[in-house]
Amino acid sequence: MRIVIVGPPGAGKGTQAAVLSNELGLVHISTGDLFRAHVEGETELGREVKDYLDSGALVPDEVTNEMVSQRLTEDVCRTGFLLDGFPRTVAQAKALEDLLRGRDCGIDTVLELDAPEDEVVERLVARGRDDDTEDVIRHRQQLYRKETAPLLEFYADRLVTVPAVGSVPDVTARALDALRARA
Ligand code: B4P
Repeated sequence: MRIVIVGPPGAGKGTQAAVLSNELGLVHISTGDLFRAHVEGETELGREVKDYLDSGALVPDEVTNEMVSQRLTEDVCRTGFLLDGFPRTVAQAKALEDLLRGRDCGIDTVLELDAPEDEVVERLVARGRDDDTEDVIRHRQQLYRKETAPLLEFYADRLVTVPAVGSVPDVTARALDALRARA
């Protein structure tokens, strides 16, 4: 199974992706986690992307696409994966389609986690990561509406939407039901 998980910042993509990938035996690939690991390790890529992450801006598509391309080997394609936080723009989605075509695979299902803005802002403020200040969170939400929400249309033929409010296990149960119904 090859899955993309999409939703506004704070909808719980990282939280659910960790549990779902474990449950379904998929490789979990989070672009946010990969970028943060580079920043922490003070690599060249980390120095390049730090300001984007701190301000809540999107890292440029070429940089993000290249990092994902290195991670999505043919082996990972074969075993199945869950992409968390990628693609985040239609340009990234098109690059992903091209990349996967070259690896002889494709995305089966796009799982949308749907949660109201007030709820997700509250969660992120409570989490308190470096990029979780109120201004930066609002900026990330705006970018989601402008740059990422058009993906829902792009993936309309493979999209399943689950409400992402309620307890974490409740959301997981809903997501698993929805994914298994499509398998
Ligand atoms: P991400 O790491 O993807 O983070 P996120 O969207 O803010 O959070 P997510 O939705 O995963 O929420 P989480 O599970 O953590 O992106 C960070 C930055 O990286 C971006 O702003 C951007 O700069 C850059 N980036 C990443 N990918 C990129 C790309 N493709 N292109 C360009 N730039 C990119 O949950 C949030 C909180 O809610 C947690 O505290 C969690 O415990 C809590 N929570 C989760 N589910 C809950 C529930 N059901 N009830 C209550 N609380 C819940």
